[in-house]
This record gives sequence, C-alpha cells and structure tokens, in this order.
Amino acid sequence: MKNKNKVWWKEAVVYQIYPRSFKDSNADGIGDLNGILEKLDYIKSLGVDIIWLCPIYQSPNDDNGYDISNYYEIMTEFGTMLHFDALLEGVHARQMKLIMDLVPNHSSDEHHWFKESSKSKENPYRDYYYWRKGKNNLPPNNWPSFFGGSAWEYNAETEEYYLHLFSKKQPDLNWENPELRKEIYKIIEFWFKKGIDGFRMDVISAISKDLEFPDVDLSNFINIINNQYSNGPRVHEFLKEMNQNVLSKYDIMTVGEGPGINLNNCLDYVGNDRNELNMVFHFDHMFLGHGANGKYEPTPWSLIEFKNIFSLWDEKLKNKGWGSIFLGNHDFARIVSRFGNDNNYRIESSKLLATLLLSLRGTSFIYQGEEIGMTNVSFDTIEDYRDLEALNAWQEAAANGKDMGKFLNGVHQQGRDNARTPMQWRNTINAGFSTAEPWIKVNPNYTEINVYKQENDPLSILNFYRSMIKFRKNNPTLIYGEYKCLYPEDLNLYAFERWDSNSTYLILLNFSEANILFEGDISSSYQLVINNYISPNERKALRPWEAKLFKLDK
Ligand code: TEU
Ligand code: CA
Repeated sequence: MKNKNKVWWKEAVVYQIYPRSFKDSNADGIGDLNGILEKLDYIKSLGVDIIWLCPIYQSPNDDNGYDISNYYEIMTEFGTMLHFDALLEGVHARQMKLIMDLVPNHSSDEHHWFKESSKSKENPYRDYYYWRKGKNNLPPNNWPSFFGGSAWEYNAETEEYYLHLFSKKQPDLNWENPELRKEIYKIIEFWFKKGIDGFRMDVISAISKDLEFPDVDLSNFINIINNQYSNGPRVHEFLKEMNQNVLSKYDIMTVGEGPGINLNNCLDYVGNDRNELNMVFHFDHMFLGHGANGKYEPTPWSLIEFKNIFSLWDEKLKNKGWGSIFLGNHDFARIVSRFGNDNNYRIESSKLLATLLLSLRGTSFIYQGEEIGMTNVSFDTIEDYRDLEALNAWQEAAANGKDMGKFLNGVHQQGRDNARTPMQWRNTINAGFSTAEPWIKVNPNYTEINVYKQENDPLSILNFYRSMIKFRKNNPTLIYGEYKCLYPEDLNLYAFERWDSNSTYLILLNFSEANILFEGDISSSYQLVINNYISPNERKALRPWEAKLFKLDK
C-alpha cells in the first residue's frame, strides 16, 4: 500500500519561470507564453516535474504582473487564453505539471473592483479594500510600504486613504469581506477547472490585518513585517475556509509565500493536521545580511548562520509538515553571486549549490538561469534598472543625501533585477532571448554563459543539474530521509548526512576558496557518487568550492 505521507508534490523538482524574461517569440522584447511553449522540451530535459509561472494575468505591470487588473485574462504582452491552453496542454503532454501564481493580497488599482471602490463610500465594492480616514491631514497610521513611502494613499474624491502594503498601484484586498473571499475562491476554481495543478500564493501571510492599525516602530522593516504585516488575527481562519471551499476538492499543490512566516508559526500554515497549505517559502536564509538599513546596505553573515537555518527548519517540519528548498527566485540576487563565488569558482560553486538544493529534505525549487550559473549584473547607471523597488529606494536614498555610489553597489549586490535579466540561450544578439531590444538589458556575460554552450559539454553546470536531479529522483532517501548537520560550527564546510533504513548519504560542501579537510570518518564502504571536480583527490580533502556526495548502501 502506498504510504499516505508520500505524495507527488513532495517528490517534485519545480522550475520557476519569470515569463517576461524567459523567451520572446514575437520580437517585441518581452518574453511570452509561446516562448515558454517553444522551450518545453528544454525544461523537460532538465528532469523537472513542475513548472511554476510567475503571474501571467492582465496587468498594467507596475510590479511586473503582481498587480492584477483581471484574474481571468492573460496579459496582452504574454498572449491570449488560447496560448495558455496550448501551453498547459504541452506541459501535461510531457508529463509535467503547471502551477500558477495567485496574488490574493492585493489587486491592481486598475482592477474594476478598485475603480468602483474608489468612486464613493456607498459603492458596493467599497468594502473590497481598506479605506480609512486620515489623522490631522496625515495617513491613518505610520505604516511604511514595502516599496517606500507610506502604505496609505489619499483619494480626494472620497476623502479617505486606502491601504497598500506594496506600491500604490497595488491596493490591499479586504479579506474581512466574505464577498471578496468568494471572488478569490471563484478565481481559484476557474483555474483548477482549466486543469492547472496548483498555486504559489503571493504574500499569503499578510491577508489578515490588525484592524486597529496601530503605529509601528520604524527602526527595522523586517520587524514590522514579522510583528505587524504578517500572521494577522484571521489568517488561519481564512486559509482553512479557502482549503475547505476549493483546495481540498482537487489533487493540487499549494506553496504559500510569506515574509513573516517563521519557525514559531510555520506549522500553523503547513502542519499535517491543519488543512491549510502544503508548504511555505520562508525567508530566513534570504534575509541574511539585510540589516537595520535594509537590503541595499547589506551586513556580514556567516556560513554558521546559513547552515543553522536549514537545520532548524528541517527539525521543525520533520514528521509534522513539509518544507520547500530554494536559494533564489525573481526577488533576490542570483544564487551563485549571493551564496557562491561568481568570480573564480562560478562553475564549481554553482554545482555545489545545486548539490545542496537537491540533497536537502523538502520540495526543490530551481529558478530559471540557475541551471546554467547565471550571475548578478552590474549596470552602470540606475537608468538601466526596471524594478520599482530599486527605483523607489534609489529616490528615497538620494533625497536622504546617501552616498549614491555605495547605493548603486547595493543594487548590484541585492537588487531584484539581478534575477530578471533575460534568460541566456545563446551567444547571439540579445542572448537569443529576443531579436528586438529586450525590456531590460541582457547580462553582457551571455557570450560566455548560455544554454547552447553548455548543452553539449558533459561537464557543464547544466548537465550537472540534469544528473543531480536524476540522482535525487532515483535516491528517495534524499527526499524523505532524516537530516543531520555535522560540525555546525565550521565556518567553511557544510557537512550533513541524510539516511533511512536503506542507505546513508554524506554530503560535504566546501563554501570557501581554501583547501580544507573533513575531520570525520568516511569508512571505505562509502562510495563517492557525486563530485563537482573531475580529477580524484584524497577522500576527506576538499578543494575550493568542492562538493562531494558519498553513498552507503546498508
Ligand atoms: O514578494 C513579497 C515580498 O515580501 C517581497 O517584497 C520581498 O520581500 C522583496 O521582493 C525582497 O526584496 C512577492 C513577490 O514575489 C514580489 O515579486 C512582489 O513584488 C510582491 O510579492 C508584491 O506582490
Ligand atoms: Ca513577446
């Protein structure tokens, strides 16, 4: 009999696509659905099971699709519903699944609900959003938006402010209103009926607000997210209702995204007995180095902290829920630039990160371009950046008299556009992404780093990902087995074991440029099965950014 704890979405490797930057099929410089369709065989060749598409709905693109003006239509630049249907069919024909992005915390201000809502206090849609009176000609409270400035915007017509935790073109939807909740469930049902296989849910941790709207201590934004914007009083009631009304009726998967989801509250979202979500993305490792001055003024952190985060999460979720493993996405720096070494050891460290990603417990998520070791980009001027988060932060920093050279450096390190430059397909114009000028510049290193070049090189990062994904699927101990970190206090080495009653795996990852030695025992019955260097060396020795995976069959 099949163990009920073993399900497809736990065993899956997910490939995340940012459609705007993946492949342009009609020469307008913007990636689109047909472009993804063209590349399905490539995606299938990686060995992944699920494709996650970032938002593709109708949107004025203030935040690249995370501001939705119609949840039932496809964004004009990306194609039509016919293109979508063809894509879904193409994915299923290749025995893969497709999950979409649900953005239920806010809509676009160009959504008809909001247009109606802002007309008058009596409008039937008024209560779909949070409208409040100001205080002495100031916003209702001091809440800051994720993208700079106040989280409240004044509407002169009705003389009230509306809440927007993100940009002012992303008004927060009022989940207190049962009619609004029904609309969201209707949207979910619409896409499930089309046959999609699940949702990644955007900032799901923020859908319930503290209706007192108290002022906050402005000194640390991450604390504001943790203590105020996330995990509101009714969030679990809403998720349970959503689960009961729609999710539970389909064989689908859900992954909730959420700053503010932490070790103390994660089981409330994903506990086996909770009937809420299958898994969540947390940001503990992604926010490493985001200090009191925010992400663009990063502070130092160590491998010890990094390892500890993975260990604590594994411990917390084991037997009680399920986790997600990711190192990057469309909101963060490129993983090799952030956690590896994109300078002298780009190939080695990309493979090392792939080894980590695919040998931890939890569903693995790969972000487009990671599989070829795409890196951060350093545009010379802020004019080349597109992300409203960076552009707003830039203006704020300039107004506050900050050192703008230093700030640009912060954008080079941490900006979201690092992950949004076009996918590098070939060493031809615009990296083979488009024949027209792309909406955002390509990373000039596409001449060296591209899919075409790596396709036929057996030692490429791309082919390493392929074999590592295959290895994980053939060795389910890596999916379900126990986890233990060895030498957690070592500053350079991430060593851990995975095991079950059949096999044990020892994974050694040298996160440094130094030559180091593993201090533990590796008995001769352990076989070296994965290595990111070709030439052999002493079993316990690790060269710069070397990754070794040993297997012991019992
Ligand atoms: O991100 C939510 C979120 O918390 C981000 O603002 C994150 O903290 C930030 O990007 C780190 O720099 C989701 C989406 O992934 C993001 O692309 C959207 O901009 C945001 O929601 C609003 O929908
Ligand atoms: Ca296009």
